[in-house]
Amino acid sequence: MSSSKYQFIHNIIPHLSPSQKGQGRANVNIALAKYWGKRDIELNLPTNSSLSISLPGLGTETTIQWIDNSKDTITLNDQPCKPEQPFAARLSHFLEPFRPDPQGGFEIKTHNSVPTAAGLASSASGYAALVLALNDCFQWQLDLKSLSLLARLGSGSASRSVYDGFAIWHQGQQQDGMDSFAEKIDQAWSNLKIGLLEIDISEKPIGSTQGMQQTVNHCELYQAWPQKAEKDVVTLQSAIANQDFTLLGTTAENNALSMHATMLATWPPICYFQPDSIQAMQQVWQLRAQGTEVYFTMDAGPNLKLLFLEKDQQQLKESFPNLKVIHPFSVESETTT
Ligand code: 2P0
Repeated sequence: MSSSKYQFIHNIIPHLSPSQKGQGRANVNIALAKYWGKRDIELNLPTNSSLSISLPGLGTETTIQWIDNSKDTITLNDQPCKPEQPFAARLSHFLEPFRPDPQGGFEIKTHNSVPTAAGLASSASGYAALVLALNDCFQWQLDLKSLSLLARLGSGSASRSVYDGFAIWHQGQQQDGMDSFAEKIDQAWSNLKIGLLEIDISEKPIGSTQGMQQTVNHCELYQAWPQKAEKDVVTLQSAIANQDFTLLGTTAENNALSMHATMLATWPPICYFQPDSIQAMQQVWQLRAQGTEVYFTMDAGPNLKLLFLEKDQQQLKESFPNLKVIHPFSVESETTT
């Protein structure tokens, strides 16, 4: 691990003396303006800002405890993980700079309430929950900005999962990464709904970390992306401030398709679309042509996330019978199927 990463972490955390068992929980988030590309791989610094909405009820709960004279023990959904499993190896690597001494280990228990069927990445909620648990374990009492900075090191999108509701992750300019953190956009939107449309939940052909690097390095169209994404973030902020759903939906859908366009224009090409993804997109476009205002966004996988208003929920459930509806801003934070 490079000294810049240690330096970054020790600029933020006050000490390395664990005082209790810590716990943390965080929700997954969906980007409406996407993060696609890193300018610094070690520090997870993005080439552009991004803007997201969190999905209440879908997330990760983690407890962590320091044990002297032990190795890391990691359980995921009550199943022990072998140290060499990618999930455990990535976690232990992330925890390196947080170890009070080389002899001990962390005992980590993590539960994902993200239904596998939703086809959502859990690294965002996972690393945000882990950092919250570390903050509790060491009693650092860090503010949310600092927690977002630390979560970013685990997974870029985790910087946004420290918050509920809308969040913006600032690209930042500094080489040390201290100005690349997420902040909450303090605005609710009670009749805004998200629909999770499962197409395929099997393992994706290429992970997003690798996919991003491939695009940054081998796509001639990519140079247009950071500027486009920054513009979309500004437009989305205005759409949220004015509760302008048409502006929100058109911007989010166009942003997602622009990101996928850079992937398709990469060599070798990266394509997360499956025939059923395209069919679902066409269904969305058809519904819009018929007067139902619905938009989609899509991440590094074949599943679609629909954006619509409460008044159209019934119609959308009829059009997409397996749609899981999320209510990002309702009091009960319910998920309905
Ligand atoms: C996003 N994605 O903004 C974009 C859209 C996927 C497509 O953030 O390498 O798992 O751990 O920083 O955060 C997924 O990337 O990547 C992601 P790393 P991460 O939501």
